[in-house]
Amino acid sequence: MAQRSTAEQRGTQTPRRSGKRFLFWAALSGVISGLVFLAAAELFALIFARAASPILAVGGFVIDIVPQPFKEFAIATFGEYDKIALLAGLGLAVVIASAIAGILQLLRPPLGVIALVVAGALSTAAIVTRAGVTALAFLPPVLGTIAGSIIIVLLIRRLTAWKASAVPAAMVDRKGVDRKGEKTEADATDAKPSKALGRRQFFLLAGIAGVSAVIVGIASRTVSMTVGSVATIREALKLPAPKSKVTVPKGAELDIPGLTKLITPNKDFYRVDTALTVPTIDPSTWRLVIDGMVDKRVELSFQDILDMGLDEYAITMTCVSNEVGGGLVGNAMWLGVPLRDVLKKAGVKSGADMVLSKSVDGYTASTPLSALTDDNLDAILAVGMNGEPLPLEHGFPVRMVVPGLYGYVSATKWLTELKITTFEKDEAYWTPRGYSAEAPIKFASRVDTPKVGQAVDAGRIPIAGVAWAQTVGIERVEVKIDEGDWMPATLSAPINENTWVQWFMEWDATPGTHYVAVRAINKNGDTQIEERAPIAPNGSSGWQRSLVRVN
Ligand SMILES: Nc1nc2c(c(=O)[nH]1)N[C@H]1C(S)=C(S)[C@@H](COP(=O)(O)O)O[C@H]1N2
Ligand SMILES: [Mo]
Repeated sequence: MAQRSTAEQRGTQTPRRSGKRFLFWAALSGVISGLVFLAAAELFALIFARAASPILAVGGFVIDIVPQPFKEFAIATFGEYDKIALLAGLGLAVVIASAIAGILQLLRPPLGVIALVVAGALSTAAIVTRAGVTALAFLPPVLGTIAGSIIIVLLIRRLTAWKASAVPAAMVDRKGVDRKGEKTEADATDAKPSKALGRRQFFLLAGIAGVSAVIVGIASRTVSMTVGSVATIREALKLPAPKSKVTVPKGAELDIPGLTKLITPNKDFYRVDTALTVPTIDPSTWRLVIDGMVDKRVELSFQDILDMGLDEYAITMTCVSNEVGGGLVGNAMWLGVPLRDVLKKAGVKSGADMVLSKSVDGYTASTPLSALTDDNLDAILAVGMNGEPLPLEHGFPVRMVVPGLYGYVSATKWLTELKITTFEKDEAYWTPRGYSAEAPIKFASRVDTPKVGQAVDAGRIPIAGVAWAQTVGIERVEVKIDEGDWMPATLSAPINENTWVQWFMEWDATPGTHYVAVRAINKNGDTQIEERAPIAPNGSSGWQRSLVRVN
């Protein structure tokens, strides 16, 4: 019994299994061709146009088109790793698609090549429509497509030859006759190819193509990211000393374990942007264009900005995506120049009410003109952050910082253009994506210690945190334990009304679980909004109320 079924398996299953085996090698051929495509594109991108990497351009395109709820889901699920997750997802898509292309090329040539050319055309479109690309940016994806197409044709041709030689000679002959005497691929290569030779030729090419694609791809990407690197230029850059420095009053910083630092170190400063890779801009070639509704179009160099003389500004930045109690808020000492002085160089025409700031990577923000021209508001072009040039991921070499407005409508990083315009005529990146065109920061307070979800020991402990009401200032912070009365907390000495203040209250914590709630009152006498609001369309609201376990 057992022997007969083995014989049956041999007789019927071997041809089918070998057919499946060739499908697998065809899929692998497709994947190798995909890798050759990407690697060649990376290599030519290094030579012709750094910004023309297909995988990054397509990634950037995906970031721009995915619906907002999906973006929020991605950030909630992957957090800081959202971009790595996107790249991993794209990589998987490339592997699957190119495997299918390989199988198509084996079964229905030239469908595999056509699939590759379509993918190449799509990535070329994604690249040339990116902001800030050069005229030669189409070359890397086009040359990559050609390289990938050649490899897929060669690999599948060899695979076909191997397959033909693996099939009984009688079948090949009959097929040849059926096709009106036309010769099969196998016949063309070798009248009687040996199975081993066909296989060896296939694996030789597959191995060489696969290994060189991986080496060339990784090497090109690494060189692109490091050689002549803007990071090195930034390291060597020394900003001139500021004309004026911020005076930090005594008692501005409380010494309480677990409380947020008054000045957020650069490495801890939150980062939010749509840039898949951090733009790298050489300050010596950087230009800021001021155009639109202006008396004259002005172009400023980095040196022009420095020559205006730098001042130091303490400003707390806040992201519209900051949830109640969240960490998307930071306070830094910025070095920069007033935006009103920059705009004066171009002369703003009457009728304008908005400045559309643009980044090299195509990001835009819409800021009310009045927020930038008001003499009493310190809206700046920043070049320095906490005593050093702006970190690359925080907008090097020049960004905007505007007190009182959420980052997405004001804090454009990697700035290249200020277009003076109107809210009616222009809209910014986030406006068609479910966020308000104008968005002042909702003032708020946050508990830093005791930490949410972390038990504390009974006894006298501080409850402490920060509160911000940029441009207005914090008057009072109040804390409520369980169903008790609101009690005033002690505030640190504020640096100015554009920065957050620290606050604390001593608490006799008794064993059990307690609710700790906090709210702020600003210098206009308004109380922080109690009603909860989601981050879209213009920022969260609500009092933070956290459950604290006391042992
Ligand atoms: N070029 C560019 N600038 C940008 C953004 C962006 O996506 N691209 N995001 C904005 C948002 S939403 C915020 S909150 C701040 C964050 O600045 P940071 O990353 O330096 O903290 O930058 C703003 N500037
Ligand atoms: Mo933001």
